[in-house]
Amino acid sequence: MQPAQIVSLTLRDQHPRAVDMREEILSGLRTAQKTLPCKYFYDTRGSKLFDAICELPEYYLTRTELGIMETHAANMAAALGADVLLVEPGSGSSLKTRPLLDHLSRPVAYVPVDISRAHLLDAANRLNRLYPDLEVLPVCADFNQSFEIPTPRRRASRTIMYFPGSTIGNFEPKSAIQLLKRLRRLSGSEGGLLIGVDLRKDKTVLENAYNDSEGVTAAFNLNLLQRINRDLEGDFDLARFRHHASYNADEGRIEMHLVSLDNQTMHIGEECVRLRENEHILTEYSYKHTLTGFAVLASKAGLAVQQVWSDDRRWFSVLYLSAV
Ligand code: AVJ
Repeated sequence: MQPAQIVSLTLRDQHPRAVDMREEILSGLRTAQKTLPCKYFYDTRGSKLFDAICELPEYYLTRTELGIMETHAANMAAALGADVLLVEPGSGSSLKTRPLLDHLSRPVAYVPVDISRAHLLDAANRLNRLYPDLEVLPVCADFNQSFEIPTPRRRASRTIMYFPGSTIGNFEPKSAIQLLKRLRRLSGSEGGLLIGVDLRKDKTVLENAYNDSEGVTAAFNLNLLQRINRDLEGDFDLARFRHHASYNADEGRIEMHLVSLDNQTMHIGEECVRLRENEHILTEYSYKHTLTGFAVLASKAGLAVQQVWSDDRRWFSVLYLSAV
């Protein structure tokens, strides 16, 4: 065993303020269809539960995408070119980034951007040890809001936004286009976007991925209420809710809910929230795309598909897009 190296990482903190979270959550619970923004899943416990989801036999996404990355990283690195600045919004554990970092030619810096501060620092420290020559510049931010990309020591040939994990699946088409436009702008005219997109497939495979037999996804979903209790002085009783996830084939998306088991009144600080028996709180959409459908979406954001990599079953895809 090597002794732990002393690393000095500076975290750029652009984390949204707690009041913003409170307002956003309350306004979501005041609409006819109650909703909770899925980005709030990722507190420290939620990020850990998500990592556990990625290991589940039913959750094919991470495994399949990592396989694609490992098989095609050399090709991807060639497409991206040398001396790139690699920015990853929603980097989490930066799991899928390693094959890319292993193959990129002289990357100028890696900028992981994540809303979970502890998780981000862990991942950044790990990468710093694994890639001592790479400048790692973590930014703690909600990538849905504007954030600043730090300037690396060395000048980059171009900025590549790396957006793996089918995170884009959380966005309804209109917001997905808006987000893709922002990512295009952030990467600049010479830049590009490497994005992981989950594809449509058999309904049973999809529903099993969001209803695992160990109940980890249920715990991940319910943790959102736990988090509200802790961070916003809530009094949700987790035992009075159940997890529900189903595939809506017409819309091409998994819909995840928390279902109230009875009529109940909860509080968030001073505010009251009432739920009827069987009322659903929508917590997440997870869109599944077709390759042609996604190309159309991307074109509406001014992006053109340059290359597509996939697995043998065509369950997942990684696309390289650039500004038209
Ligand atoms: C991180 C958004 C890609 O939609 O599959 C996993 C989150 N939710 N299980 C997904 C998630 C339930 C995940 N993304």
